[in-house]
Amino acid sequence: TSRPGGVKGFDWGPYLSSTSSDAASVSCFKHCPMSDNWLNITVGMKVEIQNHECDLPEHAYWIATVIKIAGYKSLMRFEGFGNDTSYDFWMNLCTQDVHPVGWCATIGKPLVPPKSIQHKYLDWKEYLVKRLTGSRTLPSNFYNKVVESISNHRFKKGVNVEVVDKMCVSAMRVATVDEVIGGRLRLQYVDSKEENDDFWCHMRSPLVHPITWSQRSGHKLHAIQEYKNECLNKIITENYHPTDAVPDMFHKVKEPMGDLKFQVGMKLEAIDPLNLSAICVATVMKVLKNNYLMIGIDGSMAQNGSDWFCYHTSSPCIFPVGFCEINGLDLTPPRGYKGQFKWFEYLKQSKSTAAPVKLFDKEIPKHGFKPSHKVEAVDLMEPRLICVATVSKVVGRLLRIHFDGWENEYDQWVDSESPDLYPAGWCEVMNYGLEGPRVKVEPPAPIPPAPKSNKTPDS
Ligand code: MLZ
Repeated sequence: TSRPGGVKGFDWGPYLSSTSSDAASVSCFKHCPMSDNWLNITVGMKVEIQNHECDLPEHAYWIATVIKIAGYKSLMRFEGFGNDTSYDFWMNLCTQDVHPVGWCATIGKPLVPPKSIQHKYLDWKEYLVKRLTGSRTLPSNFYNKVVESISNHRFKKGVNVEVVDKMCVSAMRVATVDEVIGGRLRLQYVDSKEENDDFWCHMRSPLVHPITWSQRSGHKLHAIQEYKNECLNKIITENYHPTDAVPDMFHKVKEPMGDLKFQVGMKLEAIDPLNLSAICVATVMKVLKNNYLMIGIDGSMAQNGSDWFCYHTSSPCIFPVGFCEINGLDLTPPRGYKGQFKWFEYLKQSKSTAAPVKLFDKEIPKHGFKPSHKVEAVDLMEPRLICVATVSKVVGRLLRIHFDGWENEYDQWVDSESPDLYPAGWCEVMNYGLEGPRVKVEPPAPIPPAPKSNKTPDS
């Protein structure tokens, strides 16, 4: 029999069932559609779904109950199956195929039970009334809200931004939005010599900024002089071009409290922007305007500063000296460091001071992520890819993301409020290809020698 819920590409349903895993709740992802309303979406809620197991010439529907919720995906069971799990199916709650109870009545579609259970009750109407009394369903405009919230922003094709240069992370470049999918921008660098030199980045990513941002912050910018001159003019006049991304299209960053400030040379711990699986010994290399810092990873800095990286002082990806030790995490010592790394000795040897703990943002939002939760995560080393992943560690607000099927070297540390994490089923809602877990191709097993048998055939 054909069931509802067929999916192109990687299908979360069977994977979640066969690995008996839980997925992080949509309410963990503030930047995703329906995140704010998700607590109203509960197990036991009833919906109307097309019933393929029916001989009517027109489309028929039937009532299903939400049995389990995993991100946007929901395990469903048609009414009448009782405790029989054999016909359960997964659907994406944010697609057009899931309707609130009452939808069929409103538009005159028939509600018909699947053929295989038709014999179970004589009076299905009475049965349904009993089952539906006191039950919850989706709000009637649910799907419209999903669609609305997807395009509820001002980033459109043709808008220009300043974004990190993927070939040189210490500099910004100007880029044009070429495509927007679920708040993710496909950017083309304007001065690129190559075709298809694109870069994917969420509109809420700390890597992307409005026009004039680099000059206002004192950040290095790879752009032609004419652009830089235009920006200086825009900074004075506040006359932006209609295609310029402007500051109020971006989320505000937190301003630090107190007058204590980061100073050049101060030591800290930071996620290595070029190897996101490592938290490293790092140094403040430059203090920019508006509370931005250029951070360098000790022991692997290029002479010209081309691998310095910009973090805001409130960034959840920089930590005070001792953070890893306190949390039982591996701190990556400076490359080539001899002997066992001890901060105390290192500070003495390098005649430097630790950035005061007070300077770091210590807020830990109630995010709801737990180890073993499944998510869809951007592979930030190849940000076009969104992959099936697992939260493998939770340290305050920091998450370690493991890509299913890949070695731990591919793991990435990300903040729990990262816009590069999505609920299971997000790619399906956005119609974006999801990279399934890597499946190792086993070499063919050698054919085992035939077992010696002392029985004669047919004995
Ligand atoms: N070209 C890369 C792709 C890695 C993608 C991993 N995503 C979790 C490689 O094969 O190493």
